Amino acid sequence: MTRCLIALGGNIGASETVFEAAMSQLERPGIDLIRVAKTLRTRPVGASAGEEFLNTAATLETSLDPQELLSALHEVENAFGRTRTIHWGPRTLDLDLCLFGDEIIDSNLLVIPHPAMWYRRFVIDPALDVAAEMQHPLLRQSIRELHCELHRSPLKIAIGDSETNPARAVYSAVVKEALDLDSLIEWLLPPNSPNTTENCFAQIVIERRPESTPRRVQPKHESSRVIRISATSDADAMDQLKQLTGAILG
Ligand code: PH2
Ligand code: MG
Ligand code: MG
Repeated sequence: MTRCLIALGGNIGASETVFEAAMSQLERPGIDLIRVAKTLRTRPVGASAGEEFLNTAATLETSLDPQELLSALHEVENAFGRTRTIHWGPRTLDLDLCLFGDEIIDSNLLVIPHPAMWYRRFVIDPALDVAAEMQHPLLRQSIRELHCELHRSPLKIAIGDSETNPARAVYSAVVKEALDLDSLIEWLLPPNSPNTTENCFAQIVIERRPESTPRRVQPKHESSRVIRISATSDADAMDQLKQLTGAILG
């Protein structure tokens, strides 16, 4: 049996009732529910996300393989009326597979650990309630440690690294102007960031992408605490940065 962590979210309908019903529907041969966290009210992250969210987390034990478990999660999402229309739009039930034991998977269908789990308060806060000692196999930190890092104040976040970020000069100026007033985050901007990124909460790398190239839907694993933004313009980069800080600060 493999111990797993899943994150639940929803902002349409009676989410708390939906969560309960979804978890009992998920229990089946090969899936034993272990614990469900207290439900938290969270600020919507993303411009088109809609109303306030409810989020929770659950641990389960499974004899299924990761792909089979993912199919079961999709089946339950669909049973509660989830239709995948607006990317990141309002939803009745979102079930994200965050941890599958200590497995590291990077396929087109499934990326585990969930690449964004460590910097999203709406995932880590409820997860602390049920999975404090579970380990993130890439960051090699427990949920308790990830929670502690996420709640540090101010949070040190570096933008850009020495070579891989072609537009960093532009973004330094843009970001400084738009986000410098935010005292909850201490932004480390080039040129000082390359030497000082070690103690940072995160290192954000902004890449330019032509309008014609679609955004990758399934993000891939990055090296430790790197968050990659792929933007078509300065304005797009700023929107994505604001969304990111929304997820980090909760
Ligand atoms: N999920 C999203 C987008 N934004 N915001 C909150 N607060 N909670 C979520 O679960 C959430 C979100 C996409 O999955
Ligand atoms: Mg999802
Ligand atoms: Mg999600």
